[in-house]
Amino acid sequence: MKKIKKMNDVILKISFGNFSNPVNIVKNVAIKANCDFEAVEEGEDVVFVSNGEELARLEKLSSENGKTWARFNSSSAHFFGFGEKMGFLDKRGRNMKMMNMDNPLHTPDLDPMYVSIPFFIVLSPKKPAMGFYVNSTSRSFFNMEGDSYTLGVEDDGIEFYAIYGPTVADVIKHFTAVVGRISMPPAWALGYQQSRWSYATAQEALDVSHKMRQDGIPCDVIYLDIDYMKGYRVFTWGDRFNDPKKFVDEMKKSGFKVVVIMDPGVKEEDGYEVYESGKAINAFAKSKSGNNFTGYVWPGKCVFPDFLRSDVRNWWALQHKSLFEAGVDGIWNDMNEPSIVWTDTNTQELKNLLSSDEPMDFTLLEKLKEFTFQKDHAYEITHMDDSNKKWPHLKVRNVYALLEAMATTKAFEIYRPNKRPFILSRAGFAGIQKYAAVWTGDNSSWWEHLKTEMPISMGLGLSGVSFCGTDVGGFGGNATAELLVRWMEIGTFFPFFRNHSAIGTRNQEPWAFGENVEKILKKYIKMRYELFPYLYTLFFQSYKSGTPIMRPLFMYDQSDENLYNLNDEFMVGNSMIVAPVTEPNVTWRPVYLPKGEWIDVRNGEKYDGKKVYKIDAPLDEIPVFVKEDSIISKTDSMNYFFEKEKMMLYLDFYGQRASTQVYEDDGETLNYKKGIYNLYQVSVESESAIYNVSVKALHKEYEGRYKKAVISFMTLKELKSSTVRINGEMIKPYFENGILKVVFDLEVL
Ligand code: MIG
Repeated sequence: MKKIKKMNDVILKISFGNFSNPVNIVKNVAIKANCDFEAVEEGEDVVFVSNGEELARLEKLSSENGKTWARFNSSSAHFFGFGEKMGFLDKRGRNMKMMNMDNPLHTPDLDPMYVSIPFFIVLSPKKPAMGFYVNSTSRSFFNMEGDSYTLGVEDDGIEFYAIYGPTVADVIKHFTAVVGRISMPPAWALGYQQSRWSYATAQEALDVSHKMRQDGIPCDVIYLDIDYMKGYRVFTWGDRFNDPKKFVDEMKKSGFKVVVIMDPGVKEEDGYEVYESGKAINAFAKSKSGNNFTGYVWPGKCVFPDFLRSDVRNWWALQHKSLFEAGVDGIWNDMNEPSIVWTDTNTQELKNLLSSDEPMDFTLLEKLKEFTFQKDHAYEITHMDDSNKKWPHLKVRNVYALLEAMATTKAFEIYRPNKRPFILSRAGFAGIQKYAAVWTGDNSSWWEHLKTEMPISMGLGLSGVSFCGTDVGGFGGNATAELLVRWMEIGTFFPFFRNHSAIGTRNQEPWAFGENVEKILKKYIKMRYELFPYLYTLFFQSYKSGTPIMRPLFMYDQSDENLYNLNDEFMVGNSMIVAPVTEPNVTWRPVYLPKGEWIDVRNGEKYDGKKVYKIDAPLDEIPVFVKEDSIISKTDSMNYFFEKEKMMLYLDFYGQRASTQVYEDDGETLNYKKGIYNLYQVSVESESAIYNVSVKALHKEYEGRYKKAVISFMTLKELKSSTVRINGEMIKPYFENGILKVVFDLEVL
């Protein structure tokens, strides 16, 4: 029997059979909306209707042999979201699975990947958008191949939420009201971040940080990959980092944060503190036999915390003491699908290699390729919840990383109270954004991957994970100078901006390819820092309403079908289009611009929308278009956030009338949750030869770093006759580089 329940004005819950989840993901929330969204039963069918219009039709529900299916008529709809998926934005025609999986070879048809988010948006040009969230942590299936589409779960029942829009942004807003949204990240997490597997000694990491400052390359974070540990034992520091506190302090002196990697696998070794204390509370997941499940990862034979239990999460949180005492600022949760590299059945030779305390070298990786990744073995794990109920790994696997991220968040609460956590996670489930940023795992230094990272990240954003990014420059394989330049140009505009590469591959720090390349990369990293006010305000909006920061163009105009599968352009917010070059030896590209008028920020040239243009893009340039009648907020570049007490706010105004908001807070504490932040509203209107600027503080509780603001009239042709009034008062404009500007005080507001 199916049950239909109205959760609020925009969400309907449909359940059938007996479904069960080991953790509750959803929150029931009241959402008021002026719409008429309902589920109408027509014979066997359930029709999802808004204002009399059919948006989706459920034709069949069936349950058999531990699997439950829901079949829909698909008419001509397009499908977007599904979390982290290879391939293009539009998933019509795809057959996908949700089961968190580590497979470093990202072929175009690889599925599943590290993150599972059983959510998607149904979109047709002339209809309001809606979405479905399948509330199952079990393995699930999404077959969007034919004239019907089928959602399936490995369970004796199914529960799903039908979520109304009418805009795509509304669907995401309503979905994230149920599964959670990002918190404000620390400001430094928006900065440029440098990583490599591995900076294996304290000196090596320090050298990288010094070189950044010497060369004037802005950078906020250096990552430590697995080689900082003693023999890959989690929560230890190896001899090459023998004075971690001193090392981190040294990094801090020049404004760097240190983020360290964390794997869930705990070395099974008598006398090892983490293993012993875990064993004392029976913290580890079990195999069928009832013994601790074991699998081999970097430290050799490992056991795996059963994060399903809250006492295990607390224990895990407490283990972070040694890291936070040394002063690290962020935790990078890797291998948390969880991934097991090989099992007992493999050879002693490999075990010996991994048990050594020496830094890993790439010959080991070559060796690893000889062994089969026996990942399915992992399904024989049994978990237990707080009421001692046993759960098969099948139902826990997808939320393993989410539960781990909850434990890591707890660690921050204990050891860094009132400081914002920064967690970077590889795996995840719906709602992972509440706790962690997500990167797309082990891509390669291939042009194909540069291109595909756009739809993958946009898909994550559409699924609630707005703080996401990729290994800039590519993880596996060797970057070339040209590839690195193009990738850094793109990375500048991604929510998360980190350059990372694998052991044994060519270095790809900004200086790795000589001075000319370094100069270009520096220009873009600086641009990233200049864009801080614009980006940070987008993070605030995402925190408030789940809106992606990096967006597909169809979010701007969902009636324009040309935008539905536009994979190689993206928007940052609602006013900026980025159209990168993603092929070698190419210095121009076709760019489709949506309705309205668009301005190329490089030269001020104006383009009418709904057309394709041939746009030049020499190697050191990435085409960026700003919408006519918009304001882009900026600041001065700096070595790191917030190097200086005071910051300038620049408001680049394009067109005749526009308004924008600018958000600011202290960038590091949780005080913003208590209302200690500023939100400014700036509007400009032209009235014959006069520009009326209105600046208001919608909210002003924070002392503020922006003391003064400069408005630049970027597209003004008639310079001389222009007069500017700010909040009613005449202000004398001045010219700088031929652009009319006015400066005003934010402190008086
Ligand atoms: O499979 O810690 O995705 O970013 O450098 C290797 C070593 C394990 C996988 C992560 C990658 C990281 C690497 N890790």
